[in-house]
Amino acid sequence: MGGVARYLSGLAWCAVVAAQMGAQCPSRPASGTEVLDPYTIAPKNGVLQADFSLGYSVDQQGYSHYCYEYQTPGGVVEAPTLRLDPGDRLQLNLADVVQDSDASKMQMHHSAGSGPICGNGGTPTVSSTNLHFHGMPIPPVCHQDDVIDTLIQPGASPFNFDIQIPRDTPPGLYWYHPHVHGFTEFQVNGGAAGALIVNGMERVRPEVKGLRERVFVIRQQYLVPWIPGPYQVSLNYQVNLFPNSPAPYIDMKPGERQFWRVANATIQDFLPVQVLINGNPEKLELIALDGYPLNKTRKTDTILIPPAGRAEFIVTGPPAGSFGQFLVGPYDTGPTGNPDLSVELALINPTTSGARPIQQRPMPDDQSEAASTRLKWSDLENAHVTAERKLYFSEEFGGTNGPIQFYITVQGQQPKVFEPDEKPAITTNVGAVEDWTIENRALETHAFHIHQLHFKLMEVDGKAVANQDMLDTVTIPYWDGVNPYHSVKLRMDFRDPNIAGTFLFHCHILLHEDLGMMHKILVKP
Ligand SMILES: [Cu+2]
Repeated sequence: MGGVARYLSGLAWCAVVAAQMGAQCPSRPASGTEVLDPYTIAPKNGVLQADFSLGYSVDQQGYSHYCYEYQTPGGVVEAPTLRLDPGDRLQLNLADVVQDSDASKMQMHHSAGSGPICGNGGTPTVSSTNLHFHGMPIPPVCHQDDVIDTLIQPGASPFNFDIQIPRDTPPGLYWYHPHVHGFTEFQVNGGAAGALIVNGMERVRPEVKGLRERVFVIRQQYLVPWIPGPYQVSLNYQVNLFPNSPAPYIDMKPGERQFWRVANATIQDFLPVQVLINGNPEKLELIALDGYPLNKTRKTDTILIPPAGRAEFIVTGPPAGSFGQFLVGPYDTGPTGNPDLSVELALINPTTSGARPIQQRPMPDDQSEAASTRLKWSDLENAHVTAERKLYFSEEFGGTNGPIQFYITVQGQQPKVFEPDEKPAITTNVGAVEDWTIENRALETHAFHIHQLHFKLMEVDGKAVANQDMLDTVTIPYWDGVNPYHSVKLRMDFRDPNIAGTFLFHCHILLHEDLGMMHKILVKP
């Protein structure tokens, strides 16, 4: 979507962001320092208890920060990594401490969802929040992973999330972020996003055992999300400001093998990630996508991570005396798409002394009874398909100056934008296994995501794929105006009674989602 249209559509549904005074967010690392992993919180006796506050402040350059603040013995940190075993319980209290006297200028022209009020209710504003646990196969209900009816208002008492992590949750990298319709982009643009790891990858993929693990969250910030202009991409909140200041660096010993767990928490960028050694791409050893282990290691020099996607891979550090870079390449999102630019995230700095103590992550308990390597969804390829559906992405230019409309439509229904009180566009039952073909009829690349489950990628453009990966977010390239539409065929598994309820599917370009490229599905118990 182009700059002017982006600006107009922003103006159409909310007023100017006024200066806000709120709970100050922690300062972020200056460019040129070592890229450190986020602070990690682990459970005690199977229960991870944590108190988060969503704060807000504006930095000296004018960027708005939305931050998940967490108090540690050493001070307040931002967006810690939540680390859990299957079967653990997550008890997370979230307080919205955004102080914003002008929030009423920035609200949707409708109330929240159609269901019972969860949390504080009231009118969603840019300062309201909730929390989505992206990729997790957990119930879409109040106090767990409901984002349709859950609304936490500034100044209210903390809201309690209480989630049992299912024992069959695949090991891997997930992430959490706010999901209030209309305002998701603002808060994620401000940095409100963090990693969630389900332990056990080394039980499924032993080659990562013993490797130093790194958690890298890539974020993106605009001065104002919907105003056109340059943006910054950060790695664990550090922006590379080279040549105005030194580049960030990742510490690796020469030739050291590390297990990198990388989340794309940008608001809209498709990220082809690479590691270059002396300018040449290294063969990365891809272990997992979207928190789901691959059948076997896939060697590749570029991994495309769509917005909200994750990739976990082994990197071998540059030999002594050579030059390493971690970067994202450019990506063409089409005639009405956003320019996704190439960015060097960090240098890879092989320390030669080897004297630096290596910070080891707590390894999960190998005695765990959940040591089965038979993963959830591993039988999906041969499952009986109970229904087939077709959906499509499309865009519409609404008059000379009007906003672009963004639609995701179930074939046979009228294109319309999401309304929180709408009826589900799709109704199915627990036990169903469905093949969905998703077509992109827009001149812009979109990223399809569904809550509560992973799907199996069966076909691309009508042809069976060699790698039938389990994903929760998938790229569908733009229509070039001439050739047939691009499409994917996805196998959806609704057999798990744990995910019964009403939840969402949408484009994970967050402006598109906020403007209504989203609908509900009801899975009846
Ligand atoms: Cu989109």
